[in-house]
Amino acid sequence: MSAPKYPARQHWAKVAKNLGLSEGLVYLKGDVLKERHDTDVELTFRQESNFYYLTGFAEHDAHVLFDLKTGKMTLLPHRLAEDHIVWMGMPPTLAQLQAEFDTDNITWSADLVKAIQESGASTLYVLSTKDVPEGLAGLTINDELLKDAVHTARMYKSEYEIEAMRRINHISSNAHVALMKAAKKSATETELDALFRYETGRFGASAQAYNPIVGVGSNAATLHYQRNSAPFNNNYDQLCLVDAGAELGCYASDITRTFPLNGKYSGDAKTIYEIVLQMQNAVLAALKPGVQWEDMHRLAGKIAVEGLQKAGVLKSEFSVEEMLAKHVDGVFFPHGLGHMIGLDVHDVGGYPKGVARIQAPGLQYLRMRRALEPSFVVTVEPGVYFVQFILDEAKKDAELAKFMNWDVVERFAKVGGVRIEDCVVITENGIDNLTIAPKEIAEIEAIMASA
Ligand SMILES: [Mn+2]
Repeated sequence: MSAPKYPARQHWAKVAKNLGLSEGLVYLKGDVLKERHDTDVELTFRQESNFYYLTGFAEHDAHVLFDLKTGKMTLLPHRLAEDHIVWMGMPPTLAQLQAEFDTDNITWSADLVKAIQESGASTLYVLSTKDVPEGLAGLTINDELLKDAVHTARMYKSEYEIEAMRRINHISSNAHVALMKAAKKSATETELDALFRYETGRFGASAQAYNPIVGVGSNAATLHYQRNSAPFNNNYDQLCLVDAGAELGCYASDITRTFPLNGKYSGDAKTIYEIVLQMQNAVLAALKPGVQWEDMHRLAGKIAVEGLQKAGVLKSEFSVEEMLAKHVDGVFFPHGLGHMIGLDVHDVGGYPKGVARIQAPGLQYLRMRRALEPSFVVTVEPGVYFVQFILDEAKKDAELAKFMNWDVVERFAKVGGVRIEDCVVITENGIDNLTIAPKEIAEIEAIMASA
């Protein structure tokens, strides 16, 4: 059975409905092929996400038109110059492309201006005026409506998109398991980074949705740690945080797991891991349509404060409410709970028009502030970290410093940080978790023991 076609026309129907116009022509420009600096070495091509959403076409230098009056789409792929065929191989014919892609019409990109003129439309709707081709005198260009219409459509994932995201989440989940199995016999963060790329690439996911983060010990407290180069040395009693997700057919996955290099959670590391797992499980259980995202962030923050108080990091004589009022949770959980994910790892649609960021520690970094709706796909990624820079600032702030048992904080600082992250679909009454990598302590320890 062949794979289902990318539902480009279904996506166009959503965009056209959002635009609500009875005529005019919509035009999007695909990304162009780029070369490294002043050389002829081609950079890895990745289609622009809005263009992919409306074509499913991953090749460079293409265009697409949609006639709002007729409801018909025209894909305009780039035809390879004849003297390039010897290097690039025989390109597909228009008939082959028409059979492969979901489009009403197809014609080469050289006919773009002609196709626009022949449509008879008087207004061209574009994402950016920079995209407009030359030689279109007399046409009104409108760049004010299209972006919202496309982004709103992209927020609600179609069935095809959800299944595409499930596939890449499963590939990335299995790669996380492979890293857990390899951890004990690996010597550096670099090895695990390379293994993740291999374990996703060999299943067809040749690109990453973002650069993997592999951080052992205190490196895990650098939220977007990118070096991935530290040797494990004597750190086998430490936790290793892996935030990595590959991309397939332009759809992203985003998964974090934190496991002990020696295969056994113990001591303070186990305490912090259990708190973060509890934060995530509580949020996952509470997610459903209508729930406000920042309330979920606050729920995670409350569990963090309760857990840290029980662990002795926060003093027992203060109430949880009192500490939350002073944003103590933001010291240990300094980033947002999660974000929309789709064609982009930090996907479109986080903030509705007119909604501002909340000016408070942690909350200010929320990438989303809206009520959840069915067919949103979001990440849930609570964490607890001991970030030296943030702790130093808190120590100077008498209002915050008084809540901490600083000797215990220093002891826990060796843990570095823990984050657990899954991608979930919001359904009519709850969630569909796309991520299948294990996260319970007993499950991870059993996997690592079997390696
Ligand atoms: Mn994420």
